[in-house]
Formats: sequence, C-alpha cells, structure tokens
Amino acid sequence: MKSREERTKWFLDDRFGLFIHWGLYAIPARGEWVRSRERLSIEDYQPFFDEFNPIHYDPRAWAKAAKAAGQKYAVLTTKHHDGFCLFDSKLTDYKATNTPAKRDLIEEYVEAFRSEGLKVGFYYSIIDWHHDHYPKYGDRQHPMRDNEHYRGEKIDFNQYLEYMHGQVRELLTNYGKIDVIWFDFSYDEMTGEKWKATELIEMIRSLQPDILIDNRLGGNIMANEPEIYAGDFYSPEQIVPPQGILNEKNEQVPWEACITLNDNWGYAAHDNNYKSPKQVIHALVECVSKNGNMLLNVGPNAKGDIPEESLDILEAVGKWMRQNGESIYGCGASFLSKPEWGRYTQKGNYLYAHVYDRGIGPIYFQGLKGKIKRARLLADGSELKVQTPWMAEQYSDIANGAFIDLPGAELPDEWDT
Ligand code: FHN
Repeated sequence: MKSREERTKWFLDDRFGLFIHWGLYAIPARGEWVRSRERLSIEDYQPFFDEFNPIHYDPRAWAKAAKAAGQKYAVLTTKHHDGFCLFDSKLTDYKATNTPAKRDLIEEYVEAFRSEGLKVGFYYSIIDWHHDHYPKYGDRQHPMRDNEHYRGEKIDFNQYLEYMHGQVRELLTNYGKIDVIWFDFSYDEMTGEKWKATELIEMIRSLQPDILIDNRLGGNIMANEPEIYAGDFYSPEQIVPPQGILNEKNEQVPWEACITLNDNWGYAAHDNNYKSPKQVIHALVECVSKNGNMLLNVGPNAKGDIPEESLDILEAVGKWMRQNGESIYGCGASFLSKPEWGRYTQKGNYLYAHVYDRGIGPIYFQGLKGKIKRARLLADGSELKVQTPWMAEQYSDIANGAFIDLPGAELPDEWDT
C-alpha cells in the first residue's frame, strides 16, 4: 500500500477543490441543519422527500464551472446528517431514486466531473438523524429523539454501524475509482472505535487503496503514531490555521480548509452574505502559503442550480487562476518569512510574491539581494526589473535585500500577484 506521502501527492499539487452541499434541505432553503435547528420530525420533513425533483440538475455544468474556476477536485454530499441518500443505496428507501427525481444523482456527478478531468470525492455523514438505530447522543445531534428508544423499539447502535459501513462499501464499490472520502463528523464520546473506525478503514483500503480520507472519524492525525483512522489530511473549517499544521514530530501534515461562499453550507435562500472574489483568492493564497488546500463550498438549490452569486464568484476566481494558477498548483510555503506587503508561495526555486499592500516605491524582498535571476508579472508575463537603489547602500537593514518596481499605478484589485 502507498504511504500517505505518496497518496497525497496529487492533493498537494491540486490545492483547490469544490465542496458541494446538496440534498432535501435545499427545499426549505434554510441551511442543511434545518431539521435539527427547527426540531422538525421525520413527518415534518417528509414533504421535502415527496417533492424532491431537481429538474435543472446538470452535473456537467457544475463540473465546467468548477474547472473554469481552477478547481481540480470536488467533494459532493452523498448523505448529510438528515440521512437522505443522493445515491441508489440498496440499504434504505430514503434515497433520491425513490423521490420524483428518480435518479442516482451521485452516479451522474461522478460521470460528469470525471469527464471534465476533475477528481471525485464523496462526503458521507456518519451522523444520521433518520436511521431508526441512531441514538440521540445529546441535544446537539438528535433533538428529535430520546436516548434509548425509537418508536417503542430499543435502539441497537450496532444495527446503525452495519448500515453505515454497508453504505460506505456501496459508495466505494459501485462508482469506480473515488479519490476522496470525506467523513463528517465525530463528537463527544462518538469518535474512533465507537464507529468501528479501524474495521471501516480496513474495508475502505481493501476497496480503494489510494483514496484520501479526512480526519473526522477521530484519532489524532498530529500524533507521533496516528491511529489507522486518523486520516490523510486535517480538515479545519471556516478558518485558515494561523501557522499551518505540523505534527508532534514537527512534520508537515496535509490539510484542507473548507470554506463557505456565504454563511451556509446547504442552500439558504436569504443568505446574501457572500465573500468577495478577492477574499476567496486571498484565502486560497494564504492556505497554499501555509502548505494547505482550500475546499470552497457551493450549495445548489432545490432545482439543482448553483446560485448565480456563487457562479459569479467562481468565474472571477477562475479569471485570476488562469493568470496566476502557477503560483498555486504544486506550490507551498516559502523558506522566507511572510513579507509585510503580502504573502509568498513557492515551488522549488520559483518564488511567487502575492502583493496585497504595495505601499510607496518598489517592493522590498528581504534577504534576496543578488538572488533573483529574473522577475515576471504573472498576469501578463512581462519582465520586472530587479534593482538595488542607491539608498540601499546607506541603510544596513535593507542592504541585503532586493527591490522590484511594479508597473504603472495601482494594480487592478484582482491582480494582486
Ligand atoms: O455539521 C456539518 C455541517 O453541516 C457541514 O457539513 C460542515 C462542513 O465541513 N461539517 C459539519 C460541521 O462541522
């Protein structure tokens, strides 16, 4: 079996992926936790199942939008916490093929994204508010149920684990090669072997030896000897780790920050608090400058459309990526510390300067006097002159540096590299 380093090589090269949260919750359109937050019973939620029919669902269009944005892989919810399966599972009736959609939405997603050359990932919720034998475990997870019994029957969690492991087997058997499985999430005492995680991982590795697994089954991916189920990458959420991620041996740990475009993962009709393309680009650069990936989320609506606001942001990011993707793909942290004017990313001997705050005069590169062979503006490939102005000889604190004058007046906002 490949080492984690061998398995994750493509992941560290690709750097930028699309997260997609989609399911029945797109109909109430108040985010993917609506059932729990609003204490909806299974009966209250049933109308969404009865009417789910995403007539506009066109995963090829989704894949083209992701590709144009510069994203190299995608992760789609196969089942979120509400237990609804977008795939034709033989282990439940609570699935898209039994709704008016009458489609295996996952099969179409895999086919479409592979045909556009993107790698394919599955998000799978290990929490399940629908399954008869998933207990409450505290009000946070399952407020619609008591702890011990459901519909008069004593809860047998092993029956749920058999179901969960069985569905993971279906997903990793029936859809060809899958590149990522993104479990979500362990909490309180529900972690590690409570999920029979070792058995689950052994089964996964037997079916898809090279698949990447996130760290949310539990365990400690930063430990000297991580558990077998501690995962291949760390998964910070809605944050870019301030210092990047190192393990107890001070070694780099692959990591991927998952970020929403507005404030919700699942479709929320009234959430217009979208990030700007510049914020997204800066977050992506920050992730890469700290040896991380970014998984940027969209929440398609009940008809199967990615919201226009999200598409507009993806398009603007793609425009920047077409000019500057070289400073993202295959890049990581620089040996240089963060400059005051922005961030560095680096790939071998190539140093990429992401200039956010130009200040006045040329850009100063601490410690690089005589070390810059040539400089080019990524946006248009034009030459940039490396210089050591006369005053540098007089000020010892900048004498070992180099200066590069950026062309013209202020660069357009989006061209910060
Ligand atoms: O509860 C989920 C949430 O709905 C969403 O799927 C995020 C995405 O990483 N994960 C959990 C919250 O951490």
